[in-house]
Amino acid sequence: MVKVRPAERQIAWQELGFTAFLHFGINTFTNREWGAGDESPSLFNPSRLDTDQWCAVLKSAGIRACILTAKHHDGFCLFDSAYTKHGVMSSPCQIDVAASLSASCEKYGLKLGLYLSPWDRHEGCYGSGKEYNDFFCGQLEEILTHYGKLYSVWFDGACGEGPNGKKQLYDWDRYYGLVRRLQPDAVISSVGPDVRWVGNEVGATRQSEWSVVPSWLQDVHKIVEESQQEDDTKFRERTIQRDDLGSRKALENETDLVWYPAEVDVSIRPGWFYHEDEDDKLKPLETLLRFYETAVGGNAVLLLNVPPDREGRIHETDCRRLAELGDAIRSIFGTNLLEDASVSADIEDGAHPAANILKDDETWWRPEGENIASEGCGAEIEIKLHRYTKITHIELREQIRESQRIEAFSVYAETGNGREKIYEGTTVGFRKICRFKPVETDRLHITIERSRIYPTLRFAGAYAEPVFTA
Ligand code: FUL
Repeated sequence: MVKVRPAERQIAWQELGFTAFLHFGINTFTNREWGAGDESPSLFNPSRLDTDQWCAVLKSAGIRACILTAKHHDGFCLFDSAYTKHGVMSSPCQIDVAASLSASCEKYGLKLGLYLSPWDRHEGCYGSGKEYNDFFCGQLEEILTHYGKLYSVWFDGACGEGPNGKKQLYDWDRYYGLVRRLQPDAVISSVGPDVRWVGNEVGATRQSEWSVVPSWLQDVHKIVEESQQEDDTKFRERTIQRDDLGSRKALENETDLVWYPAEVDVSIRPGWFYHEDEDDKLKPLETLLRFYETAVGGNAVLLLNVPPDREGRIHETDCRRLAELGDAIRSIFGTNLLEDASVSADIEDGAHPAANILKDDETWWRPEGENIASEGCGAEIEIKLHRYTKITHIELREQIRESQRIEAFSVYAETGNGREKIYEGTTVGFRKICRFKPVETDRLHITIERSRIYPTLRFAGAYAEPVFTA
């Protein structure tokens, strides 16, 4: 299990932590979630399109990358495509939105990803087999070569009928090959081999989110089977998902394992696209903050959808909510209370001392020796703070270059009442955020009860949510 390690592109993606989805297109103007493909491009008419504003707003929330729906199922292209007239260049807008966003991302220091729906309800050759796959690869090549470096190419699993009533057999291997050739550093997400769809659209992350899972989870037919195939709001509310993908029990009879980390895609509003009647239905700040803690802090990446409105701007209610979210995240995680702490471990390895976990860099801790019991070594790390400090969150990170190993851990705090267990967890992975009732302490103990061979820790931090400290 620990032989399975991430690729560089997966590490770079995971480090982004908090990312955004931008669902924008003809549906924004027809008030739909799934367009039929027969909409007139003349409907696409954002009066004040401003991709700089999108980026500024995303940045205010601490978001580091965004993915634009360059083409949704209706086939309308937000980019200048030589393969179809069904797109922005035939609309009154006449702006290549992908190009505009790419320039804004560059200006604001955000990474860009693009979503290209293989299902195309407009294109006449959809359902023809090779002809449509050539057409799709032509468009894919355009988005892969005209908009700078992409961090993610997002493929959706929907496969319905095209304008002539036929369904298409997608040539996934060919699509993936093209992405690898033209954007080798980009991850291929959702229906793709690099990033796993978490399995729901309600923002839920599993309690134990494993990045080492059976390779059949990458099977495109399986992914497509489990993804949305009907325009049905109920799908977005579904919470059902396989619960255990990577425990020892789940992997017991598996022979082929892969590194396949989770992405949590969820919308700030009920729909993926902008609808005026949802202006008062934004998710509360508290909910978004918990998404952040459980996804970014649950060994996943959060992909929060923020749909631009009919003016071509992010609506002011969404702007306010995102600014509040950014403030909340910064007020909790902006100050690491362990910065001047000291640390020691009961079983030290000279090459990877416990002191490494106080530095937010590539160095890491591991206990002495490689064979310290395959059931984990019960290793204990002690962190001494200089004074009694109120804390509400602890963040732990494994060195995922060494795979994902921790299966069970606890955090104890020395308080006025002696040693108290303040958190019990399972997986850690890239980043685990532990939230608990506020405690006042000057000494923490992290015990790792079970791990796959020896555990590693790359970082530990402690934080306080201001509302508790006031
Ligand atoms: C789904 C699509 O059908 C939705 O419209 C949306 O784009 C979502 C992210 O993926 O499968």
